[in-house]
Amino acid sequence: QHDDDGGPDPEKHHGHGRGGMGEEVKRKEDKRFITGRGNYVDDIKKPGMLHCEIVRSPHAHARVNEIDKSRALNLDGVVAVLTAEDLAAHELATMPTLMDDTQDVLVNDKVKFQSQEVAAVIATDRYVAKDGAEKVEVDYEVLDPVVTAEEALEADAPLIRDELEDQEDNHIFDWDVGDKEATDEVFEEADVTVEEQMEYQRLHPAPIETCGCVADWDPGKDKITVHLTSQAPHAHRTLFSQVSGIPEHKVRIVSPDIGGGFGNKVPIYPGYVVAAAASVVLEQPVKWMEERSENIQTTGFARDYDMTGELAATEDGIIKGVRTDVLANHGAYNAVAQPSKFPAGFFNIFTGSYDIEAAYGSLTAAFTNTAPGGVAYRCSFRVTEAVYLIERMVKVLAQELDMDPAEIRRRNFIPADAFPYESATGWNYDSGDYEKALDKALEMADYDHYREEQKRRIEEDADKLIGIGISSFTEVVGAGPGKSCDIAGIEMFDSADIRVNPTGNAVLRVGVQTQGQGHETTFAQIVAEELGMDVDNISVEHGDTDTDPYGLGTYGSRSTPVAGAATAVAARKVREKAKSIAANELEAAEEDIEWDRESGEFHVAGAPDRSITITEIAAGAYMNHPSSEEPGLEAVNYYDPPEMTYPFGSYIVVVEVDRETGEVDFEKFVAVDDCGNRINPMVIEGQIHGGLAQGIGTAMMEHVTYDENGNCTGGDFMNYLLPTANEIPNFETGYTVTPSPHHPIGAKGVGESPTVGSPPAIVNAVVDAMAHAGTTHVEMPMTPDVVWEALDEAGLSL
Ligand code: MCN
Ligand code: CUM
Repeated sequence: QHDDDGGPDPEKHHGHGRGGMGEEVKRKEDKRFITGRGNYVDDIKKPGMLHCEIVRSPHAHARVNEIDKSRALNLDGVVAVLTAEDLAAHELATMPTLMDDTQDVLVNDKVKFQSQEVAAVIATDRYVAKDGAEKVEVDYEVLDPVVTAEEALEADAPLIRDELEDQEDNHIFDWDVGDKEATDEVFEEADVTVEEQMEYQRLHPAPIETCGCVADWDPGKDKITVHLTSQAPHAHRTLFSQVSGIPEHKVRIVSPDIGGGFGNKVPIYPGYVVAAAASVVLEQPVKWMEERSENIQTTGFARDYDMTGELAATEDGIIKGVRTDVLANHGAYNAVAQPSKFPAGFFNIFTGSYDIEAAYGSLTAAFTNTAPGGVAYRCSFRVTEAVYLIERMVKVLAQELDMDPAEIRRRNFIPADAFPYESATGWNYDSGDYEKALDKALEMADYDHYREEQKRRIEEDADKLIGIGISSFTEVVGAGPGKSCDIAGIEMFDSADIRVNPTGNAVLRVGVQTQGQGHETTFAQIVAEELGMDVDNISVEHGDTDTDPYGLGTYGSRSTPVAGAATAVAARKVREKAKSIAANELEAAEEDIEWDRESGEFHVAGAPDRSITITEIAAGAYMNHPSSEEPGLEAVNYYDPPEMTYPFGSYIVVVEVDRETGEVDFEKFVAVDDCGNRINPMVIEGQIHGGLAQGIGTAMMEHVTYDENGNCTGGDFMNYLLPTANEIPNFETGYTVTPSPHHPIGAKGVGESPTVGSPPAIVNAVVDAMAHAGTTHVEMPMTPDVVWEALDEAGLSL
């Protein structure tokens, strides 16, 4: 799968002027977005289209005794009211989750979380549907709810999943990793041990566009077309076919423009199934589109991990062991979107960027009367939680040993010459140079200056304290390989199909699906790089299962590592065939044809003036093809990655903490990222900016909260606070380049790095401001009241 000429040169970030690797090509998709010509699911309108509104439970835990549809059905414009019973007649009462659990499409018997789907009203317009939903009368028998994982595991806790035969309590699974004995031993013998308890609160991806679909059954073709807010159209088609019984070739999933996904659009939701079922039964198109509060309260949340971290170290700060124990709240169904064989996602990368001898982690997951989910929101399948744990713990240890947090990291980093590196929990890191990234960040952050300033403020008993936080994170992105990663049994590979037209331009089709990441530009750049074509002559198509090659979709920052690799390999296949056509056109032997990456041209060895461009070759492929080859110029690649890629970075945050109000101001925010070879530095910078903003949201504001009755009290934008331009400081970004040795173009993913890496840097900074008074931890979200309490506890409040 590797290139003949070694791929693009990592030292060349300027490209070759055709919009290939390393060039800051402006995003092609932005023309339509900034001129209001985007085409989102809710923009799709079909003749005779009906609208679906879902009736949701006001209670978190309740038995449904009776549903009375009559008043709703009497309403002018209401076409149908569906309940679990109606769906059962079509064997659609339940659907599988991505983790092999079974979820009610509409509540069969018992409501298990607030706002769960109880019935659906189909009407001629959305307003009537909404009025109709209010007229559906449901008789509930309210039961005691269980809201936290801790309560759920108490002996006398009400049983949530009583419909499951073998389920006697709310316990879902136990999982562990690493060598317990060896780790315990290291802890017993250690000079120093530290322990900290920390919560990674429940978050929501909250994309601007909520989830929805337009399902359109064609009785003439026995085929259903579903325009869907999907990050994984092919996988969704397979699951859709399995759930509905409609053969897969009679299901077409189209992901049009997607207004942000952030992981929220990986799972399958009941609304999709209801709309599709209604379309089949009524033989009319049916649209379902969530409101904001429905999105936040019911679709895939993120995090909700209660973690204990422990480190064992020598007196001079060499970390010998790490131990962690987690209590995970999975909500009412185990519906985590992650590779099936990883019950706790990639949380077991909690050794982070450090060369640690012994590691052991254990985790217990529980059902609660809250919405299902657990992996979404730029998370790399729980790497977010792992990075938070280890980066917080390193800070805790540095404080215990009175060491500089930069110095303690330096002492423990996996050395640059130790790659490929196998971690104590079994991960194979491809490449890294952690010290280089940290050094660069320290320099950019003017670290020593701020340490001085911090000291000065303490000595002067100033009203505002300075805190400096560091996070030197390692990410793992690009799932597969297929043998270890799958979604509902489907191996996690990805694909690319390149077709060069007679006039010299090309169409690239991929199995991944952009939600704003800029694939229409960056994937064209890969082809431009590998074929010597101009980026403007390549269009990228995706999101239509009728025409695109099968792929597993965009999440876990896997597009570049997997589909990006497929694109490069497919382009190189085209290049191979192009050589044969070039030989024919130039009347030379094929072995004598060379391709020059710099000029993008093919020429006869030793005779650079006997050359030909890809445009001329394209014409040759259709108008004068060599007898040894088929006509046309096209190639496909299905890429099963040999390994994942391990992007990394160092973030440094300087905050000013107001002792009077608990307010936190960002003085400096430095992010140095390494994602291997860079395709489009401008797109990367945009990804970093967006992800850092989400990291600030995570650390400072965002939280899906519930009261003791299971009412979601953080389920709208009045209560689920997102950062705006006001809260976002100026980011200073930098980069290093450590190519992935196994990726055809040396690239690693980057989309999730900033959200994964930044929260611990921010918390470390706030803790650092109070560390002199003994504070070791402050819980997220660090709203002013939380910070003020911490200041007060440390005796620092004014
Ligand atoms: N890129 C690059 N060079 C690299 C690596 C990446 O130029 N070495 C570019 C890619 O070509 C792509 C972008 O950066 O255009 C992100 O690439 P990658 O890291 O491969 O991640 P994905 O494309 O797979 O995107 C997924 C990732 C995830 S999982 C979430 S969640 C997230 C994120 O991206 N959701 C987003 N960023 C988002 N950005 C927007 N605008 N909207 C979302 O919903
Ligand atoms: Cu986990 S959020 Mo992204 O992987 O789609």
